[in-house]
Amino acid sequence: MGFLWGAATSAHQVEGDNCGNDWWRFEALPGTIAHGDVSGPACRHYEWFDRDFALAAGDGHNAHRFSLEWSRIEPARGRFDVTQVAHYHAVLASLRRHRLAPIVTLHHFTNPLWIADHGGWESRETVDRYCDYVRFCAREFGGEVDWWCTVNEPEVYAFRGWSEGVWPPARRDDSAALAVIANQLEAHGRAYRILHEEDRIDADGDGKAALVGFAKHHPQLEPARPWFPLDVLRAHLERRVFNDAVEEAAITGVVDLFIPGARRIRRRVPELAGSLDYLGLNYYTRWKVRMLGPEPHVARPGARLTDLRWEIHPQGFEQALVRVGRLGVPILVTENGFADASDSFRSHALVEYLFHMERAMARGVPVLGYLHWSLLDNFEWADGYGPRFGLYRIDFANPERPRTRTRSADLYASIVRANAIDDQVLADVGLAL
Ligand code: IFM
Repeated sequence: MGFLWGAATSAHQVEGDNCGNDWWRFEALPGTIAHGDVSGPACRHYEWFDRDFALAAGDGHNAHRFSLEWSRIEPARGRFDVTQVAHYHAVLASLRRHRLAPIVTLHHFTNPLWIADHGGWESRETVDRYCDYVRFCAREFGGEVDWWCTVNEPEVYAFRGWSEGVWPPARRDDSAALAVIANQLEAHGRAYRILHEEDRIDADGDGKAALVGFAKHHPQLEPARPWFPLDVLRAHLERRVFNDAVEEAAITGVVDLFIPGARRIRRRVPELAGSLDYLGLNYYTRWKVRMLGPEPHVARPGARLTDLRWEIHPQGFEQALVRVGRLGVPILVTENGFADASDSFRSHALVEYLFHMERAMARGVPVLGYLHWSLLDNFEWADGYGPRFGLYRIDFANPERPRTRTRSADLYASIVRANAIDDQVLADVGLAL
């Protein structure tokens, strides 16, 4: 398999009608989602996946990352739904027909209600239940899947849901957030072993039956005022707990999480040691970190911003790649993208980011592929339907309608086809790098 080029999605953000999970229930509570949005039918990708994959394949993509929705597959403990399992076999068959290598995420923020209502990820028992589900998926889908992504962004998931309280279960308890990260890391380590045990079928004939990693959101975290010791300290502590400790745990097998005022977690998880065939890197932005003030994370004053007010910082992508490259495992860019409803800066930013990815590769970082977030506009969690990350626009009032292609989709297609950023691409976006 050569370099992987493609896009990424997640079930709850695109499928529609995922009514058996904790997000669906959370969205129904007043005041939880921007503009009162609910995921509802989302992109109707559940029905239209084949048409959507045809778009990706038509653009020359050779890989696609998506997630299996646990609440569909196992709506009650130990009861696996044959109709939904058949649905995901159909999804995988469609990807194969379109020559898109499936990169399958097993947990992307959503939980069946029976998990959420029995302690959720704060409970070690959830790790056991998740492992049962992973074993089922490995046996069921292993013949069609080689690339597995166990969990998506454990640190974002934990801090948003248990520390900031803006995602379910809307708690504000830093100690619980650390416990959730630790449990998700343990779940990753155990899933790594299960997937290698159970998935012995090499679906694409490259000699590897299972390649297992997890997706890590790795922002650049820098002090807002480098001369102010409290900002320096806070940026250091956040880099440690958010980035380094999470990434290193999957190499060393030691989970060591600390933030001031919370219960420290230090535990050895034997299954975690050496549990990365690749690390999935989700890179978006850089944050300037402040100890005091209403907003602890701000964009650099004067920086170019996306619609979500995230700084466009291509150099940071190179720095993040070099940083995670030091872990000594290959890197797969499992997400990178921009909220840009008018598609006015995405093309330019994409070229800059890919230019810096190439530089990181030239500096020796083993990058296996790049998956753009996202193929389609989608439900952006607590931000609802405002932010638009898609290479293809969705009409959310009529989500079954054909998707509208963006200029960025054209540009990305030409990069993918050339397998490089050539002069034509640079001219297209008016860039000389
Ligand atoms: O939409 C999310 C995705 O679910 C996880 N990574 C970041 C994306 C953009 O916020």
